[in-house]
Amino acid sequence: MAVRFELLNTDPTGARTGILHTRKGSFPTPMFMPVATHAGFRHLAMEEVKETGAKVLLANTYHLMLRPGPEVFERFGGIHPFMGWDGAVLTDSGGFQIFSLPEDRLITEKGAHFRSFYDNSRRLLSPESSIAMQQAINSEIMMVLDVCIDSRTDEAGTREAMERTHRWAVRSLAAKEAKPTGQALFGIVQGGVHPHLRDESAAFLTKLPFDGFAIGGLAVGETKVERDTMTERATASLPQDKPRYLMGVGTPTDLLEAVLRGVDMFDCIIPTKMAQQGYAYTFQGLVRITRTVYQLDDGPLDPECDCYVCKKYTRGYLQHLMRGKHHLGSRFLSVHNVRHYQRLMERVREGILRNGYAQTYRELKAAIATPKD
Ligand code: PRF
Ligand code: ZN
Repeated sequence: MAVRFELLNTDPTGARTGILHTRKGSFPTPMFMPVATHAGFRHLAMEEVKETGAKVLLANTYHLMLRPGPEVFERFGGIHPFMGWDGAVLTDSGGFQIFSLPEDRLITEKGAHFRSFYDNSRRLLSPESSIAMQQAINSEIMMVLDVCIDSRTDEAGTREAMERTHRWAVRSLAAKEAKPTGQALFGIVQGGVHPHLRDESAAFLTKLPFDGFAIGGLAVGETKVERDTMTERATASLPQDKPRYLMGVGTPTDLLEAVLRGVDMFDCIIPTKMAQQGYAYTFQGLVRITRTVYQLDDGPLDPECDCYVCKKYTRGYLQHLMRGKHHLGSRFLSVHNVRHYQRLMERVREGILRNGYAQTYRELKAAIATPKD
C-alpha cells in the first residue's frame, strides 16, 4: 500500500488522531499541509517550512504542468530534489483550477480544454493527463481530477458534476494502475450542499480501491452551517481505516469544526495569505500588526510561540517592515502563521489522544474567535 493510515484513537466527540505512513515518513494526524502551489512559497525557504514542523506540503498539478512542465520533473527525479524538500508531498489534480479558468475553456467528458496562460498553447487536463503529470512530479499522494462547482449550483447541475467526477475517478484509478509507481491516490467526494448527493458520492467512491478520501466542493460559496453539515455527512459514510482530507479549508476555527466531524488532513493558503496582509494568528486571537497600538510595542508577536520570529523580533519592528511593504515582513509573519497552524494541530492531537477534544475545542474556540473568522 502506498500510504497506510493507523488510527490511534477516536475521541468521544468523533475526532480522530492517527498516523499517516508514507514512503517519506510517518506523520501524525490531524495534520495541516502548507500550500507550495508552484513548488515553492512566495516568502518562505524550505528550511523555514521544515522548522515549523510541517511534514507534508501541497503542490498543484495545473500550475506545474504549465510551468516548468513534466520534462523538468523527469530530469530532476521529481519534485523533492527539485525544490529541496525531503518530506512528503500531496499534489492536487487541477480540478479546482479548471473551475476558475477564464471563459474560453471547454469542459467535456474527455477533460478540460484550455489555453496556457504563458504561451497560449492548447492544453488538455484530463483524468489521464493529470495522473501522468502527478507521476512526473512524483508526489506521495495524488488526487483524482474532479469537477468542482459553485455551491449555489442547482441540484441537477450538482448531480451532473458529481456523476462526471465519479466517471473521472474510475479513469484516474485505471491510469494509475496502468503504470504502478508506488504513489497513493485519493478519491474526492463531491455533491455540493445536497446531503443525499454527498451520501451517494461517498457510497460510490468507497467501493473503489482508493488509499484515502477527500471532501471537495466546500468553501466555495456555501454557509458555514452547510459546510459543517456536508463535512459531517461525508465523513459518516467514509471508512474508519482510511484518511479523510478536507480540501482548501480553512481558518483555525474551521479546522476545529472539521476535526470534530472526523477530518484528518487539511490544506489552505490562509496562513500565508493572511501573513501577506499583515495578520498574525495567536491563541489570543488575530493580531493586525499594522495597527497603531503596536508601533511602540517592544514585545514579541506572540509571547507563547516558539518560532524564531517570536523569539527574536518585536511587534514594533514587524509593523515597521509591514508598513514599509518590505518582503521580510511577509516572510516573518508567514513563518509565524505556518508554525501557529502546526501548534494548533499539536494541541488538537493531544486533546484527542486523551479523550478530551471537547474541552480543547471549547478552550481554543473561545480563545481564537475573532470577527475575521
Ligand atoms: N477539488 C480539488 N481541489 C480543491 C477543491 C476541490 O473541490 C477545493 C474546494 N474547497 C479546494 N481545492 N481537486
Ligand atoms: Zn511565532
